[in-house]
Amino acid sequence: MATPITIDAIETFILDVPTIRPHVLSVATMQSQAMVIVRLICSDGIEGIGEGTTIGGLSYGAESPESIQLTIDRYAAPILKGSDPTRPALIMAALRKQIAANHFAKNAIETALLDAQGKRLGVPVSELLGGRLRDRLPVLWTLASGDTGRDIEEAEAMLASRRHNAFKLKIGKRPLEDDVAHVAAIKRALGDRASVRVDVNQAWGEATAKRGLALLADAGVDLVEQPIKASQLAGMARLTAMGKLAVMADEALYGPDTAFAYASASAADVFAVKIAQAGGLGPAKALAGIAEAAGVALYGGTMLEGGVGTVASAQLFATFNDLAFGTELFGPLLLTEEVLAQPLDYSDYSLAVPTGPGLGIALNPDAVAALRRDRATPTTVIFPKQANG
Ligand code: MUC
Ligand code: MG
Repeated sequence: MATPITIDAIETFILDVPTIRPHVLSVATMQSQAMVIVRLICSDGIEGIGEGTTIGGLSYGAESPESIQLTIDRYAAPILKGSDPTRPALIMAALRKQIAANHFAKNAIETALLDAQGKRLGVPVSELLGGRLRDRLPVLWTLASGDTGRDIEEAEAMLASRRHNAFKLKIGKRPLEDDVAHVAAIKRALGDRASVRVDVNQAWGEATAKRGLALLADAGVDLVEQPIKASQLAGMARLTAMGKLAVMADEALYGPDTAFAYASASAADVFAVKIAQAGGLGPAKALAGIAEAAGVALYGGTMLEGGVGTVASAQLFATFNDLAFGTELFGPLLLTEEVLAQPLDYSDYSLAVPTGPGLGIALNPDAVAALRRDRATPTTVIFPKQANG
């Protein structure tokens, strides 16, 4: 009988990477990004990597980099121990049964399992998820320096280099009139050469949102993302019904069940699909299926992940029938350091989806050694080999 393949070791570590400039959101100003990397080492010599990344510690959502790492080390590792990595779906079912919530941690593990299994079978992760329909994904850039002039300069440089021709502006921190003046100035400067969208990250009340949508539509904005609190589904439905500009749900979408509630209530025109928020690539694919069935447009979202999480998202988004609003998979470009052995191909306003087995990428060991937070005390859980028979 063939020797069963098992997961032998799990390693997690946090990489702290500075951003190229402050990234100003209504919920936080980022100066650096913290990514939890998980490595699953299997008895057949294959290793899978995954990433769990959020924004601004605990200011964006309920999981922090530290809680993601702790969840994996303390609660997921014993479930993964000795399990068969050739059955990613079975392992994820066990994890989802025994661990509530903690979507970012589960996503990091599912990514690593699919990376390993893709390498084992010699196919990209996209093929494990049903098969890719495209090899490149449109990618926008977020203008969030906090300064209008600097944002316009940044956008002009992106247009000139053909890296991005769609921009998302982070607003909601300042009074509405100031935000509208900022957005209108940028749209005036860029004109028809670029699509301009805004992300409020839940900062407005409904009354402000109603005024905001009307003013932003007049300024030539194409879309508003999560203008009010994710929990205010009826309010989101009223804003969508205004028909002023496309309304996108982001923080509201924590997997297929929330997507179903939003789609049933006509509470958004567009869904931002984020593999971390959905709890993994499988649930994110199910979420996208609900959107398609309901006639809700799709957008490929990011938690500003580094290369690993970005490619995991890209592998899934490449399988979507329609990505009407493109993606925002620019995370690695916001960071000063490259953590991958080979930088990703961003050109012609798009990202090339890697074609190699698994995620089709590898970490750069020197960058990892230099950036890991716990350089002196790595968190490694090695499992003793189980006796066979
Ligand atoms: C978010 O809320 O969409 C995505 C791009 C960006 O600049 O911030 C993130 C989070
Ligand atoms: Mg958003």
